[in-house]
Amino acid sequence: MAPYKVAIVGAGAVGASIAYALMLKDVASEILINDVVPEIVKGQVLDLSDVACVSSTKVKAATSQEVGQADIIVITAGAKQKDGEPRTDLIGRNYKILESVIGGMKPIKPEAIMLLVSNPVDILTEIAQKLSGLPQKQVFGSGTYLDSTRLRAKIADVLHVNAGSVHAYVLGEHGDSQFIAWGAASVAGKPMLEFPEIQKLDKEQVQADIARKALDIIKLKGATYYGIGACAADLCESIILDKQVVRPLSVFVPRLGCCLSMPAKFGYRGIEEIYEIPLHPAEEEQLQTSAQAIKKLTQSVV
Ligand code: 6V0
Repeated sequence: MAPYKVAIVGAGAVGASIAYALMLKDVASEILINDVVPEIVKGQVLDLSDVACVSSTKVKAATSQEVGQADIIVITAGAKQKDGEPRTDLIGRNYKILESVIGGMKPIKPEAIMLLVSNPVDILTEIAQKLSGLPQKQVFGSGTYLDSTRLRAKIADVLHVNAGSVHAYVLGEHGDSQFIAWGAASVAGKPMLEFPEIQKLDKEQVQADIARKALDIIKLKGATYYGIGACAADLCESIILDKQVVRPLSVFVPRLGCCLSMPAKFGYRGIEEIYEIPLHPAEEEQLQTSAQAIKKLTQSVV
């Protein structure tokens, strides 16, 4: 396999969790760590280098210029939510950080894939698409992949099947206006809404629980990082191995005029296809509401 460099900008809890999960997968040749705080970089590199017992991926500190030459650039730099704070409140701080991060790494390798993780991820993805100068298909966000993982785990519990056999998506904003596309969900080809156990579920409660899970974790331990670490490492692996898998990712949807999560197929060249899955009229309305919320906030910063 060709050498594959993954740069992680922001070496806090999320950046380190992604690096750790990706090292365990042993698919990248090198992970480059970058942060504005040199001690954090040094500490994370020393700590992660001990994962060598089970991984041949090398880990080292990197300058912004070196980040710009990586094959995958994962951006986790920025402020995180405090207890009770919505992700959208981070926009002012994280917009400025993103501007300086992308400005500092130029010139960017023309084939690089840029994966946004910092919040609010949908808005930052659209801004990164503009600031990076990379083709739009090479810049996308982790979006509602983590929320969809939480949904599939919930359905798996209810139906007593493996979560890998549950096809279900949380779509729209990675935030308060996200929604579950129940109409397109299935197990073994059987529509989800035909399962008596699912019919009995309070679906509004399930949606609210999933949207609120990050805040529940933050209230208890101050931050969330293992779930997004696993999800982002999976996305990096799928890019490196050109898997052409479909995941709910934050991508620019022309008919909605913003970035939000839709099922998208991707590989080492970036997003190959965005799927418009059949939505119930009420779900389409929620998608439009999500797009309006994202566009309003984007306009307030750019
Ligand atoms: P953290 O532990 O505070 O780490 C953030 C890091 O960013 C710190 O080490 C900072 O020094 C660093 N940083 C700040 N400015 C810069 C800069 N200009 N260049 C390089 N590094 C910089 O936060 P944590 O890691 O917990 O969260 C990071 C981001 O991920 C936040 O915006 C979260 O909201 C977001 N998350 C996104 C998730 C998702 O599903 N998309 C999930 C969880 C967290």
